[in-house]
Amino acid sequence: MIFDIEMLKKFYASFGSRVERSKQSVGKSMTLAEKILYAHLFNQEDLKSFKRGIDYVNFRPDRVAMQDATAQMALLQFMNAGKDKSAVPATVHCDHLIQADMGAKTDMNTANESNKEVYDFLSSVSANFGIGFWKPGAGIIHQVVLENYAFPGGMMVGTDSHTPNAGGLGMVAIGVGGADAVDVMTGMEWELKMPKLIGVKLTGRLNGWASPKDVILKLAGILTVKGGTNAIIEYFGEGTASISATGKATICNMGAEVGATTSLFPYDNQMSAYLKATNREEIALMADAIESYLKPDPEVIENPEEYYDRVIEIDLSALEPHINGPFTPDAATPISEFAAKVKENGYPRKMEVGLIGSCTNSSYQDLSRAASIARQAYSDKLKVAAPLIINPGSEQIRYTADRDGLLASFENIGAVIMANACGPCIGQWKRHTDDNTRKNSIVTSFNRNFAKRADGNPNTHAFVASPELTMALTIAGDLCFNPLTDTLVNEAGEQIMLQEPKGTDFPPNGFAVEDNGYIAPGEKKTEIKINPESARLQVLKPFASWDGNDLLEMPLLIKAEGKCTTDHISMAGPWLRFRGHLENISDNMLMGAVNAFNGKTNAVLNQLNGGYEAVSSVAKQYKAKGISSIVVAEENYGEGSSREHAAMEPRFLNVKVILAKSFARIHETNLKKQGMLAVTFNNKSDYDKIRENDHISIVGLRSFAPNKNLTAILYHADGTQESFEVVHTYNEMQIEWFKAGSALNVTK
Ligand code: MIC
Ligand code: SF4
Repeated sequence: MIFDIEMLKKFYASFGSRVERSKQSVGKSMTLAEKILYAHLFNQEDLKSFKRGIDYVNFRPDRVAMQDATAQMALLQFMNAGKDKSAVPATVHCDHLIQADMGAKTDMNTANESNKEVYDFLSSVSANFGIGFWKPGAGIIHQVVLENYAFPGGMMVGTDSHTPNAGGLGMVAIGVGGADAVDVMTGMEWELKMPKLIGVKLTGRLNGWASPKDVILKLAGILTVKGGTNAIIEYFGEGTASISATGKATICNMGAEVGATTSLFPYDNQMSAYLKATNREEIALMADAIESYLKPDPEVIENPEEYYDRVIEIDLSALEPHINGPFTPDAATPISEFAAKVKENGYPRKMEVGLIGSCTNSSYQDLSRAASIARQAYSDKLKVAAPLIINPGSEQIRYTADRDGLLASFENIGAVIMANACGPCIGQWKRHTDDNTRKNSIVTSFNRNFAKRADGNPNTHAFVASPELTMALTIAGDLCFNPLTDTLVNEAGEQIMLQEPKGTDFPPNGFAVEDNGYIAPGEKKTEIKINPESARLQVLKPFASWDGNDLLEMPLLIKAEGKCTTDHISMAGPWLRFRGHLENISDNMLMGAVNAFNGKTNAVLNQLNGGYEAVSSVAKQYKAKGISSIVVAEENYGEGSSREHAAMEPRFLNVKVILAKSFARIHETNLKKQGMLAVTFNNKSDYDKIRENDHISIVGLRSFAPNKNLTAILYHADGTQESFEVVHTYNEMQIEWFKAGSALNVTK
């Protein structure tokens, strides 16, 4: 058995009493998120009512999951923590490093060869430290976790921002950087600021072309990319009952796109059915027995405004399919208005590739609904206008979909089935195109669509939609096609209306798989080898501790303008190969960030010689001379991924401070964990005062204390000075991390 049933028995046996005790001490009815959070306090004796958005709380998560692109750094750090074994069940999933090119078979061979060194490292560390290992091809982390490990009422962390996918099974699942995962694996307390709660009330019932994906696409438009920061999104209301567990997972998955800490649904029959369908009947029965604890209290439902910090209502019956994009996942447009928007903005109307799958949308329900449209296209002799690519989320899904003819339905209309892996979703895509310089559009059923993400091409306009809508637009090859109202002309010249998608939540004959790709941890220790000559793996040297002084007259490295996501800070795609080698990956630092002074990427002033050079190159030259530097940025800096490389690279290259208008949660924590100083403008307009050849000091660090602002002093080149206050959110513990040089230095 893959999961630890004895542990789960203990968990369910005490969950109810832990919730009861918390309710007593808080003296109030509870939302589901609160029940799960309080039941996972690190120290059950510490019970009190925590202030949301203010108090830091220590938790004891039940599990850890890591994917190959972040696990390398996580495990390199864990190896330095001096433990024999992970304190909680943990798994590694090899999904990000497989490039999509010719199709699953060829691409798997290439990946196994080109990533051998990294896979060997990950599998031997896993074997040694009691960590379960999912081989390349076994599937995408979040799909595999949902199929095997997620359980109602549980709490987990994962080194990937879409970890909240497990909220589809009523779990509080949170995306973190590797250093946080190390805390949990070493059995230490894991700290999080008590999140605020956004309640989303679902009424009505999805119908026709509308799918679970459209719930979150619409919500992303309401909340925007930072609207969920430091908040848990909890869904409630009668509408939740009609959404399958995998549909719920899709909705929770994409909560990452609004910056939410996590998202979750109350336990119901849909979850119970999914647990049973995936061989976990025992868990379903235990959850059934304590059902009332796995839901918000009735008072919460009756009077949500009193219990949630914000309440949003969505009527599923009236929900239209949405398409979000380009370049940001919160640009939400209902399909009825989309054609006009395409024309108005001059988006390339021709739809050039359709991509279905990813961790967001590769459930049986997703594939079967999209396949129903593919089948109609085939039988009605519709010419499929654009190439179609499918990335199944796991081997279990792929095997089952193959057995049931779903994959054949896609292949009949020309689809290429890629490996069970992230592929194009993370820029691991050798896109076959005639011309890279042409503006072009693609539609995906993925979750993110930042510039250059899928194919590295800034001219690509990527839109996200449900799998069924992606399928329809692929057939039409036209962004302005609306399958709800428009017809297509087939080879015989007849007008064809696409029928509403039809699918089933579960395979009629059950899920099946021959080799799920799992390797349980071994008993025996093996040697972990890191070749000092390796370009891909490098032993981590601890960062130096703080020297006790203020940070004085640091040259400005870059003043970034506009969106600066982790993709801009530490690009994925071709750079994923260096995720285990801090020095090599640091060469990509901030290469996607736009320099506010010249509008260009990767061209910043080198204050040593007056020339314009790559950001990492300038930082390296400063470092060689023992000079520290500072980065300035706008809103939601570090949005997107959990990759801690985005924090470690600046740390490695002697950047001491990130001064932004605001931060995304995971990234802010990553910066703190790595001993960086992350501060925000007290007055956002002070951003405008920063000039290209400024030197900047941050003072007040000798009396660095919680809730006490620091001061920034700008030394302009003309000899004038300006100063203003900057705000930080460090607590006592995090100040210790800063002083020690990193959280890991404190742990040791
Ligand atoms: C992503 O979707 O951006 C990733 C790639 O899965 C990242 C993790 C990474 O950068 O390795 C994430 O979401 O955290
Ligand atoms: Fe992989 Fe994309 Fe999911 Fe990230 S969002 S885990 S890259 S499939």
